[in-house]
Amino acid sequence: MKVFSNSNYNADFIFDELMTGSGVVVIEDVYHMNVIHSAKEIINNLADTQGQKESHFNAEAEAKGKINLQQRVWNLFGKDPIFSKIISHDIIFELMSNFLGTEFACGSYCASRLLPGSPGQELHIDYPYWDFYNKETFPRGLNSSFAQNIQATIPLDVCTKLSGATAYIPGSQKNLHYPNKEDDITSRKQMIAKPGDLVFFNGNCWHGAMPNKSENQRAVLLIEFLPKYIKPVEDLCSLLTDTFKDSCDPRVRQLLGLNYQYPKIMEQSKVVNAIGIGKEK
Ligand SMILES: O=C(O)CCC(=O)C(=O)O
Ligand SMILES: [Fe+2]
Repeated sequence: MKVFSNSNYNADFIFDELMTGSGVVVIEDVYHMNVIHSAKEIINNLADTQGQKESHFNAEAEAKGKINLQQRVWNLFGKDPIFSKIISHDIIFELMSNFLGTEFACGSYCASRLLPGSPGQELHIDYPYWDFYNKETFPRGLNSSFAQNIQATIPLDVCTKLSGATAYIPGSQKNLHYPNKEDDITSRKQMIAKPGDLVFFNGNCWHGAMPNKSENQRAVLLIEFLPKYIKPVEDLCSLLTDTFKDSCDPRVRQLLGLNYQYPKIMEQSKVVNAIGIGKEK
């Protein structure tokens, strides 16, 4: 993980680190603390009052009855104008335009709050989506030769070894593969960062929230950035009736993307651990 200052970073070095280095970079002191404090207050209020929302890769937490200790607040665009301000930062736009194309888009914008005692997540990748362990459902030859996705993490609390800073396996993004029990994860590191910092990682890099063994919460904002072409060129669904969608041939459903659960209104989901190898057992 390479660390840069907010006034002395280099897009090419960052790109190399994300693609062929560890897969993770931190740019320090990007956000003013008053912005971070306001965002944290809003996230905490929502997480305290909205009820348990869908999360993922939490089979262990669910089995231990601790699923409620990993909390999500989804779709932050609609929650408060401050989240639009945070995601529109010049550094984000400069770097994501450079890596993903100038018309890059956002695929997901949520908060992940680990309360003390949260067991953390299974190691996983975020792109090409969380179910890449069902590899046969993805195109043959798919690889990580170019940046298909970049994730951003914006700490609202200190992310330390103790508080459950996101774990990652350096370099694991280079050979696109969903991590399993046979994989060597002994080189595991954590994305150590503080409020105000901006962390980027390659969504192909194996990672996951670690247990929060501290006495304080650990909240971060999590953003998925994507190239524009991930959004289909034609909106085939909006003008089709529900009757058509409910009764069409399964092959037509597949062609319309109706069998694939993403994009999903996470906020309205009743599931608390939606996906992961542990969940499929
Ligand atoms: O909260 C974290 O540390 C990481 C969360 C994550 O990787 C995810 O939800 O996909
Ligand atoms: Fe993730």
